[in-house]
Amino acid sequence: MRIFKVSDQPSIKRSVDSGTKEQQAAVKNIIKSVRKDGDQALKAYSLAFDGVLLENFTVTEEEKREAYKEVDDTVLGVIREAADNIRIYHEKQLRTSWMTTDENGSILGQKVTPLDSVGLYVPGGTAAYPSSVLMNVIPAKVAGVKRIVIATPPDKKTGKLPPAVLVAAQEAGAKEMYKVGGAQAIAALAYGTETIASVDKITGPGNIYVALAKREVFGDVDIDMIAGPSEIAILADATAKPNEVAADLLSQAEHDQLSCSVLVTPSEALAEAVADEVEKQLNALPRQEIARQSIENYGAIYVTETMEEAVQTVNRLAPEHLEIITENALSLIGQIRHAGAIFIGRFSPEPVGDYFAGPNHVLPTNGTARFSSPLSVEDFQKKSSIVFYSEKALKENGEKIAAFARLEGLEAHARAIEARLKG
Ligand code: HSO
Ligand code: ZN
Repeated sequence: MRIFKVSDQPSIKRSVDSGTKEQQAAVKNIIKSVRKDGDQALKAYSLAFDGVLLENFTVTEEEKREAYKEVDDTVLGVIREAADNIRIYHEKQLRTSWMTTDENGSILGQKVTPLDSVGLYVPGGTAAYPSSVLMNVIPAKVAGVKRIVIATPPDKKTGKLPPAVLVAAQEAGAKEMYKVGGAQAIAALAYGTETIASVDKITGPGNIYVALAKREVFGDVDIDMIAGPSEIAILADATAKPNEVAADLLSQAEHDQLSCSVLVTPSEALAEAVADEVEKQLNALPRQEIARQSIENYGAIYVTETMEEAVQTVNRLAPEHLEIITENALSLIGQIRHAGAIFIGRFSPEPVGDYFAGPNHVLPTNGTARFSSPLSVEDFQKKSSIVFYSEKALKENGEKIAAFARLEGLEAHARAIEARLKG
């Protein structure tokens, strides 16, 4: 793993994929034909891209039940416990409608309403993470969304969906599921087909085609953030244990060859020990090919002069995940301005949050933690403003409002007010 002095290498390399012209054109085409031909187009694309011929995309009740038989009890237990923790955490985010009354009798407020329907995309293959199903479905459920739909591509050989995904979906409270993936699934969720009714918002990660399709349908429906490759930054001092820091860097490097793992430390001794450890541990990892490429291309250790400089560096990175493993880890939180999730102390390695603690693992990547937040219950609710003016309130303020309207040259606005002031 490369070691830099922050002063020599102040910026960090991250992978951003906005797709080629060809990919963008292909996605536009797919969306167009799903809008035109509905299920027929879904079938044709599933055959062409996923290699499966499906008569019916709907996951049946029997398939849902069968999935439970294929997941062992320990796994089911962990899924349930994680789901409980995630639910309890997200329930604390729940916003409710509010109203205030004024002395003159007017009432102002905000009505909070869950979205009617949302679609969660679950990527195929080894990226079909049951944990991500929990992280997307549970906040929607807590928000009060009635219709939660899951779309995910079936296995090329068996035409089936991974049992753990089906189980996680049911444990989280999703009932409606379809075996369809790629840009065509996003198009179906956005515009509907004979089988799949359209939804109001689409969330969940996916490959470049899925990401481009989400961008394309945005505006007709809402979308969540477009997630980039996973990232971890570790802020550590000489008290950190090199083997633990290395293990944590690799825990995100194994996600994707484009993942970004960074250590920021004022301790040169720690920097060198972690670099050695990463090399040692890499050789023993099942996904070492992916992790090695990620570490080689996007991994870095930054050595700073001071802890203050290390904190500044972290804020500049605005990482998706930040671990603080220093002598006074808790006391540094106040200085951290930009990070999707902050893990404090050596007993809070990031996988605790990926799977179990309760906070959402869908987090802003690629420096977007400067201005955005983890996926939350609020992403599945919307608000309406409420205005009730009493006669007294309108009489008191009507002339001012009419004057304001005339200032903007909007006479009809002024008259709508004045029509009530006469009588
Ligand atoms: N670290 C990933 C989430 C995840 N990890 C799912 C394991 N499974 C995104 O930040
Ligand atoms: Zn992870």
